[in-house]
Amino acid sequence: MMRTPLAQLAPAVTRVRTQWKGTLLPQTHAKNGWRNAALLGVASAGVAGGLSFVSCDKPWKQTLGSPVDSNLKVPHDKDLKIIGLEELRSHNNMEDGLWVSYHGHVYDVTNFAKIHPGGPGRIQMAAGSDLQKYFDVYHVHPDVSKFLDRTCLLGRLTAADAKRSYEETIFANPYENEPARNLQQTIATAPRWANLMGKYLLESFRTPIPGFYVRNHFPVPSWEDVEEEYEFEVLTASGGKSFKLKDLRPLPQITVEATMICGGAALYPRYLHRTDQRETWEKEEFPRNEINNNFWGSHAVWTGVKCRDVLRTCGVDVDGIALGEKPLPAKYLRLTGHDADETGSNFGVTIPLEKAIDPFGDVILAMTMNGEALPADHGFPVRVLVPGFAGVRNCKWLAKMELVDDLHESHVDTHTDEVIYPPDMNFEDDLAKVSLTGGSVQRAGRWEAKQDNSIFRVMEMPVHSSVIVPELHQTLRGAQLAQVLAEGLEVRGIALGGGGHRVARVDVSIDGGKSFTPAELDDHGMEKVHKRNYHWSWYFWSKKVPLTPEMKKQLQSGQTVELKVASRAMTEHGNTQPSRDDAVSLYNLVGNICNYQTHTPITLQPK
Ligand code: HEM
Ligand SMILES: Nc1nc2c(c(=O)[nH]1)N[C@H]1C(S)=C(S)[C@@H](COP(=O)(O)O)O[C@H]1N2
Ligand SMILES: [Mo]
Repeated sequence: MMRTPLAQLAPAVTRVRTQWKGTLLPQTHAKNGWRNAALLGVASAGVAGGLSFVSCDKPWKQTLGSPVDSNLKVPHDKDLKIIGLEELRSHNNMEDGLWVSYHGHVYDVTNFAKIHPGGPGRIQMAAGSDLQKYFDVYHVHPDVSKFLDRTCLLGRLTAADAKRSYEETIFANPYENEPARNLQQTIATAPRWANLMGKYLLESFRTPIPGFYVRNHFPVPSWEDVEEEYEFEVLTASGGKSFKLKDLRPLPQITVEATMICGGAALYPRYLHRTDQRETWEKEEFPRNEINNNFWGSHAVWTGVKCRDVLRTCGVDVDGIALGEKPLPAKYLRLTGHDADETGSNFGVTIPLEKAIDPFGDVILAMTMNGEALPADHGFPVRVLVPGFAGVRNCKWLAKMELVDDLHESHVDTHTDEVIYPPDMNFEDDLAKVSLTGGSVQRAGRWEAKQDNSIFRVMEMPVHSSVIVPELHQTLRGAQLAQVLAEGLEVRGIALGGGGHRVARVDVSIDGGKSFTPAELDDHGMEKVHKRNYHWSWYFWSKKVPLTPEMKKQLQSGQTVELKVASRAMTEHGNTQPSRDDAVSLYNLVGNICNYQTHTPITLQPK
């Protein structure tokens, strides 16, 4: 039997009903496109301004506490109301409210639970107790006290009670028995989120398994020694069918070379969505979160059965549909993983059904990578490989495939590596403040934008490249510098077209993107392997970029030269990466798919 990460610690959170239904516009307005657009603008502004209370059938109820101004000055501790430990502990459910303590302060997080990026269940689970006990485990966390102080501070505990609240909060670490790993660059250990340092990536075209990046949202489910009991089900219009490994083995196996890259971790300064850091970015002061010299992806050769073959055995006429002789029976294939958060809320994502049944799409139910059975971290025994798509689509520990017309409702689907929110949404104003003041958070675990159509999900990845060599802040002097003067600066890196698009060219710059020169591309023979135009694999590239006469003159006169190394990949469509100056144009609430050209500053030191 599958090892359950933890017993269900709390009931699933009560889903809050959508506040308004259907269109906000009377039918008669729909005739004139231009006028309609203008009215929509007004209507949505109305909603954002709080008019939604008028149009909803059942006003959303603030469970506890009065609305809080998020710009509120935080009172001194001595002016805070003292709250007893028992009172804190009694607020551990949706009806009485969800309270927590943290550094001695007491907060009402009932409404915050609905927008928590880590899912509502985890806030429910911690209710009545002390956050520090959880943050001791979930290192993924930014410091949240400032945010909580400004939004939902109720009072404080006495010093003795604060100590007791922490000490008496019991939380067994559900990540304790995770597989051993040896990855160098770690954002988080629980859930696991790490990769190999960039410099090691170039050592091997196929990433050795111990170096393959790991991105988990939940504890790893294990079928060690019980893999024959592993099961997943497929639900179609004609019913359900379940599969075990013995049912997959007789199906034809195919092999796919594919790079996987995380749409969430890969490309961005992770906390750009926090307003304070966004300002720092704009002032160009930042960039402790800029991910230079790295590539949040890895490459492997995968073996498994075609997803379309599995669907065919379930009665889906994949060939008729692919040839356009039959209509698409559903818009999406919804994928659910066996893994779930500590309160039982499963991982889930959606892919377009066309991709799943495309004879050239290479979507497989993978059972091996680089010739070995999938390791536990990468989805043992079965994961879906969706080449060209964002990492998050590649559902590990597959539990269910369904033909559906709607997107998945899991919180991963809306918060982490999946969704792009509009540029005018930020965490404090549009989510926290609005939710805490009883505004328009519609559904548990789902963030609504002012206009629904302004949210989209990442399917195919965009074009991207990273400079791996030289390393960030490297100083070259002596023999190394002499070599640079003679042959040019050696720059090496990785590029990926995204969506199976071939990379046509990678250009390199050493002057911060003012001028570029084309690099040599190495496809490791993949053009031939992929045969068709789809190119699922990354490219390595390199170039010795000559210094300009001006730079040489400076060095010869003993002056230090500062370089900013950058790269930009271009697909055969001419799609390319935004410049670093333009990175802010990629801003989105969660910070996904940020493929701008990073700069690697280095120093040439003649002395
Ligand atoms: C009530 C106070 C809390 C606040 C204000 C808060 C806030 C946040 C924020 C802002 C993030 C996004 C981080 C980022 O991606 O930059 C996050 C993620 C996360 N939180 Fe919390 N959190 C709270 C409590 C908790 C608790 C009690 C748990 C665990 C029991 C938890 C578990 C997580 C996890 C696992 C993630 C990462 C989700 C993912 O990437 O899959 N949080 N939280
Ligand atoms: N079931 C399940 N599938 C999952 C995830 C997960 O947490 N659970 N993480 C997704 C994300 S965000 C990425 S980037 C890739 C990471 O795959 P890897 O850990 O094998 O590199 O798996 C995706 N599939
Ligand atoms: Mo991801």
